[in-house]
Amino acid sequence: MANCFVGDVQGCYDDLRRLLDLAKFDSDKDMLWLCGDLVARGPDSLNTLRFVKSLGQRAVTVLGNHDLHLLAVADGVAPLKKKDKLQPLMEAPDRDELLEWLRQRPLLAEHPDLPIMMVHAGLSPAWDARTARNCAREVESLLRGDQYQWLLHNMYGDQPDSWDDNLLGIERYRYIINSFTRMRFCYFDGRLDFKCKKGPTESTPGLRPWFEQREHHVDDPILVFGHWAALMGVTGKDDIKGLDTGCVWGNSLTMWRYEDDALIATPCPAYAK
Ligand SMILES: [Mn+2]
Repeated sequence: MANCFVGDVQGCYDDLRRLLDLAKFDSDKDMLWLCGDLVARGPDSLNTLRFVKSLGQRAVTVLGNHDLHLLAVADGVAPLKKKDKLQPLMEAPDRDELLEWLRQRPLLAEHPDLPIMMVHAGLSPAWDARTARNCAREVESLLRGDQYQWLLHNMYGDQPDSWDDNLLGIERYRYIINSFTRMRFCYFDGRLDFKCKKGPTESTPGLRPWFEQREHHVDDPILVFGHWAALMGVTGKDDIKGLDTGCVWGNSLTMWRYEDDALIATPCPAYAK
């Protein structure tokens, strides 16, 4: 039994299958953990969703910004963009079933026995693990309930960019969604930035990565995330694992296997621009 964590697939279905074969992933015994953005931009979002859904309890995936955007597009909030290559999914006979399944996915997932947390973009520097868990559950229950359309229609926007325990309503939910699914850099005062997509080694005056802003506690779980392709997996911290290595941009799809601490990657040169 192995726990296999994989970065942003973004519709690169063949590459996902190739990576799983390379790692000898056994869906009868092993667990597949996906850090979100299963869909958009890559060639086969439809079969990516079908495959991950078919793994049932053997796969855990958290919602990324592209996953939420797909739900919003399907609900008429935003137009379908050609570059997202989502048309086949939108026209599939099992589309509703797949989207319904996607909508039930969490924003934050934890291993039941091991100290590991997985999110798409990161964990707000303003939160400890307990607050993060509570905030995730608040928004997940909205997404799963009758109010999900209201949430999808109102979630877009970059404000508020600072956390306050007293935030209420859509402002509260928007901060929670943005920090879990869109964050990369923070200002030194803790405000979240949603514009800069550079890597942390490039010049980013006044900004630092969210994981540099977070205070470290000895009993912190290992944090697995994706979203930030420009990092190419480098965080400089053993217990913060960035797994998005830009598969859909022609780089590679990466797996981190907990049991032997192996990093396994499959190159995806076909998508290089
Ligand atoms: Mn993302």
